[in-house]
Amino acid sequence: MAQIRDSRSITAEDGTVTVRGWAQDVRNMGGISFLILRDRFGTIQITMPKKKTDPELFGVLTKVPRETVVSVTGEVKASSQTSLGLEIIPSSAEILSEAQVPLPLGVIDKVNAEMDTRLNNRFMDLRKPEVRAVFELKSLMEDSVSEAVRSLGFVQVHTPKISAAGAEGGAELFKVQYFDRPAYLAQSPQLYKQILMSTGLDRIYEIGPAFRAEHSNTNRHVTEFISFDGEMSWIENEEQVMSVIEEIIDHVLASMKEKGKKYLEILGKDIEIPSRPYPVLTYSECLKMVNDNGLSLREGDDLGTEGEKIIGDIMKERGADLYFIAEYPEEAKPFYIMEKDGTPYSFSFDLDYRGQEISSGGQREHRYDRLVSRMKKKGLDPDDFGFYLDAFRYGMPPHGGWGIGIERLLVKMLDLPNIREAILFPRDPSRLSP
Ligand code: AMO
Repeated sequence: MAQIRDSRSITAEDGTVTVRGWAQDVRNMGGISFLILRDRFGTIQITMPKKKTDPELFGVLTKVPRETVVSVTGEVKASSQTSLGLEIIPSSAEILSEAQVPLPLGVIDKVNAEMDTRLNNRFMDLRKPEVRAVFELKSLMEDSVSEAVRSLGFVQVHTPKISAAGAEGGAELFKVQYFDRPAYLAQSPQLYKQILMSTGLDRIYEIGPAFRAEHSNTNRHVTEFISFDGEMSWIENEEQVMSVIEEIIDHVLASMKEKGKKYLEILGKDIEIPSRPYPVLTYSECLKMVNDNGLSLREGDDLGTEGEKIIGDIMKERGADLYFIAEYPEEAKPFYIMEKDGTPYSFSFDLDYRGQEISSGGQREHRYDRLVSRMKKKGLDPDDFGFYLDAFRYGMPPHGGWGIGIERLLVKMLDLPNIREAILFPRDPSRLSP
């Protein structure tokens, strides 16, 4: 029996082999025809000299509709004409699944289809190597994130995605029916990762989905994204959290640059590794920077997309791709962030990557009474958070943490134009399918 090979494993010395894939293209050149077979790793050329190929086989393989799934058996020959340096002279073939005509979306067409058309036909869009490469890299990113945090002593956890209360603001909660009562999809693991700090699991991380009922149709917001969260106890300030993030991001960039080489080449991209430490700006400095550049924001305002972009441009001139923005006013941050007593500020930070927020975090309020009064200040009813507050009543160490949007990190790292490029089946206010 012929050995099974793919475009990654095949060599010119393999003899008779079977290869499987999608019929990407057929080229008929008179006396000779070529079938280009595509698999996960590349393409293999099936070469059919008309006179030397069985007429029935020749007929089938030269008329196979594009994107049909076929299995071809034949003899491998060295060839200087193909990128693999080899071709296959077929002796038999099997059509495993014939593609209908016309295709909903071309795979090798030069014209770029609209994003909506691509997403509506995502299974076909993902057959393009440059589209799929992003997801090979995303998988590598999650691996290298885990590698980095494990080496720092973090343990992986999974927290509930259906919950009785939200942490990041009521307006952005997706309500679901949970038997006879209402429940919500998790906006972040915030409450649970903090609860865990009271248990002795003093360094935890989670990579999981987060849901936001945000009516934003932008290139950086979706309603479901992958959040990489970390929480750590026994900190003295938020700077300790920032240096852990820096170490993680540095490892992720370096590891992806090395292990993702092949996919980066397909995308024509390179990863630049910023020097450390990453600059730290304060919110007040940023406010001044954006107001000096045409905006008119007031103390406490969100820096916004435009503000972040202005800061990104200034930091780029200073040679910094990644930088922290620290010391946000406490009124701009959620209840769980610790106030900087005697000032209007808080022990919080964002991490921005080329003009876009990719992470936020800070030191948490671990003192029960102060936490309850912060909740009230934010208009929340502490009774709705009983399960969370209980963990603060019987011994809670000082702690802090972060949330990083995996897709935002990937998009910035690869300089992609839209967060949807980094999500297989994106969800936004107007898209729930496929
Ligand atoms: P925050 O709400 O800032 O903080 O979210 C953390 C990070 O998640 C990503 N993100 C999003 N990505 C895509 N689409 C969205 N709609 C979206 N919303 C957020 C961003 C953002 O920086 N609990 C805190 C984190 C913490 O303090 O530990 C939180 O969720 O990259």
